[in-house]
Amino acid sequence: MSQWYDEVFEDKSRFGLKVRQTLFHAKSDFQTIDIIDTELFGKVLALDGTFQTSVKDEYYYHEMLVHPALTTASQIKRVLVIGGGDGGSVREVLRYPEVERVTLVEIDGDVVNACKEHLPEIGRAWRDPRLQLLIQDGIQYVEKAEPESVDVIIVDGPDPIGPAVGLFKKEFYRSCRERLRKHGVLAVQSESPHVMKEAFCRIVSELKHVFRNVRPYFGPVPIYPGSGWSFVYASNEQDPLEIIDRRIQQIENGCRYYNRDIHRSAFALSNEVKQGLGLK
Ligand code: SPD
Repeated sequence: MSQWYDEVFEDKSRFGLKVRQTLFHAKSDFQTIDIIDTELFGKVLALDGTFQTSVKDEYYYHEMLVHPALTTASQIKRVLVIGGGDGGSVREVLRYPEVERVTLVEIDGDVVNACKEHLPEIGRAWRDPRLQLLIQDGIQYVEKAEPESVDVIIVDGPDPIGPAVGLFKKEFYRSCRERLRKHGVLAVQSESPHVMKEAFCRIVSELKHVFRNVRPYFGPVPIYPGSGWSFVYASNEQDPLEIIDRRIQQIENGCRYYNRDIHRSAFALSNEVKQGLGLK
């Protein structure tokens, strides 16, 4: 009898993966953690029954969350990643030789440990000496961090549910702005623009309270509900379309999805997105 793992989305849809083997299952202080080996996506991380990433499609999400910010920020010496305990986002950040220090703040140490053991293909940079790993609440960390000390902040959060809701509020974005240097850039994941349109529009609107340049952009993530995903680039000074040439040259050949053309097209807004955001 085959075994299936289903992500039920808001009691409206069910996306199931055929499981070859359950590799890890535990309840941490924060959530249920599952790592399963599946026919379609290979090894998959799910938190509280929601697919987070998979060995076969993780590059879409991690490349698109990280590189638009890192190829355009004027300086990228200090980078802060909130969430992302699977290690995929910091792996992409650490591909830039200019990065001197990346701090990864993940609330759930059990996620990090499980991913180190079962998903080493995703977190390939755990041993990089430039990486500082802190197991603590990201919201509190950002509130207390030194002002104007960071060049880029990446928020690799879960869905805006329960305790994670605070990661999507203007108060948190304000703390991020205060920690960023003048030309700093914030990049966040912002849900599906189709099946989570309300959440997506709310995130953009919260960011607009805090930053001058707020530019949503889009990419596929096959394992997520709706398959099309959104991210937001926010900055007071930087323009997301002003790519720094030497950086994109260094990075794009080693990417599976992201490149210069994808960067430019990702920021195009469809008419329905413009309408949802009140721009049309
Ligand atoms: N619907 C799932 C959204 C999860 C976003 N975060 C994924 C973490 C991958 N590093």
